[in-house]
Amino acid sequence: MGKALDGVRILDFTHVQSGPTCTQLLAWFGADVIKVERAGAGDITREQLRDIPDADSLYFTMLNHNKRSVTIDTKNPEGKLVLEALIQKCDVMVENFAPGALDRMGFTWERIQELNPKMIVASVKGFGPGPYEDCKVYENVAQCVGGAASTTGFDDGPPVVTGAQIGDSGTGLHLALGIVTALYQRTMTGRGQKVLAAMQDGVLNLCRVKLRDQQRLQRTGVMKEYPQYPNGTFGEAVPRAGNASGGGQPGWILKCKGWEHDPNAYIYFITQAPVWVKICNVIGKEEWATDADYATPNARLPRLKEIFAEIERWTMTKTKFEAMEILNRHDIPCGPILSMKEIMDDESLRKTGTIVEVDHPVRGKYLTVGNPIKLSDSPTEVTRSPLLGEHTDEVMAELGYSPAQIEALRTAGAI
Ligand code: CAO
Repeated sequence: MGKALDGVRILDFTHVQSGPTCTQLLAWFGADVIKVERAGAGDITREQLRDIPDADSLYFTMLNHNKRSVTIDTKNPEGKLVLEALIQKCDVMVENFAPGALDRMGFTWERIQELNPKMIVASVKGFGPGPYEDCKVYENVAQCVGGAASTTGFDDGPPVVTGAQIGDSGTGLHLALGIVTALYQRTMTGRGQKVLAAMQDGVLNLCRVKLRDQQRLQRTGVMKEYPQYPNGTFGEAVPRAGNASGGGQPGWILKCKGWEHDPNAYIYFITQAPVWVKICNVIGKEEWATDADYATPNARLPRLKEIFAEIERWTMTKTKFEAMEILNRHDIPCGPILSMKEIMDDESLRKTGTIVEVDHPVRGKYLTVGNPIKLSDSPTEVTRSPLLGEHTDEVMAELGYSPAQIEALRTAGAI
């Protein structure tokens, strides 16, 4: 079976996490992704957070599946010519260097357009145009400037960053959408274009509901689904909401059996209005179904702390999986807090290809997260990440270089 992006060639000039996430997705959809790395060194993540001496790290291998690797010194005059040949051959260039690095290398948008007017140039940057456009940005910086950190955590503690890599992988996802959209538009215009995904913008897009709440707060001075209501205080900005749901159906994280020794013996419980009567029955508070203080969503809002404390008295008598099973029997939305160990061992995630075992010639077998987006006509097969420069000769030959020319470029340090 063919793949959705068969025939699309990507010049992958990305490093670390945000850019590689994007190009890995495109590779999973069938694009030929040629990762250009610095000769001799490669993507810095190859050696970061290593768990096996001299083997590419999991950081690198888990972000660079299904790609080919070529090493080119793009500051060497002859190396530049090789990159130019690649630009002429590819459909998309993806990069996430610090602002200005590509220009300093001599590959301005204008120069790339001269070489290939159909080229789509896709970039991740920390910020969009404005006062911070020249700044370097990493994941947690993006979480802080995109509104995630100020709205995450508890009211009486400092801002908190989340483990989900919404700045890096989140922006990589945004960029991938921009690229396939630009490829689609190119089928009509015949032209390439620039695609920019700024990490601040990507995080803010994922924090959309918090900008919603900022405006609600300014209008009404209070948000009744927040834990600060009714006894706490609201300031000028959206406060940290702990584990409140962020939507119209109140929720909270509750202890389950074993919480004293297991840090993940908890469940997320949503008091969804349509199943309120069932909730009352399950936890043994049948009277709440008809009591005017509890029977309607509005009546419950000032009493959420008390309600969740009562529900927790019930969840603490069950393991998180027992609670999940019982609650789902009654259509009550909930979610056990799964540890990474539990997720890693989950058979159903293996069956769907969301968790995949991959074999690597140096590090051996390891687990990775497969393609989370499933296309019925373009199934994903996850193949291992390339060794540094593994495909240099192969790609050079495809560009028309003879073995003697390749050898000469190698001797000159260009590749
Ligand atoms: N041959 C020769 N030189 C190369 C090369 C190659 N193949 N590939 C890269 N380089 C050079 C670049 O040209 C740049 O040189 P100059 O500084 O002289 O212009 C240099 O390597 C380093 O690039 P960099 O500035 O991007 O790298 P850094 O480690 O200093 O910064 C980062 C890393 C991530 C902070 C920065 O790239 C950045 O802000 N990127 C945009 C935002 C982003 O993607 N952040 C997410 C990072 S985590 O996913």
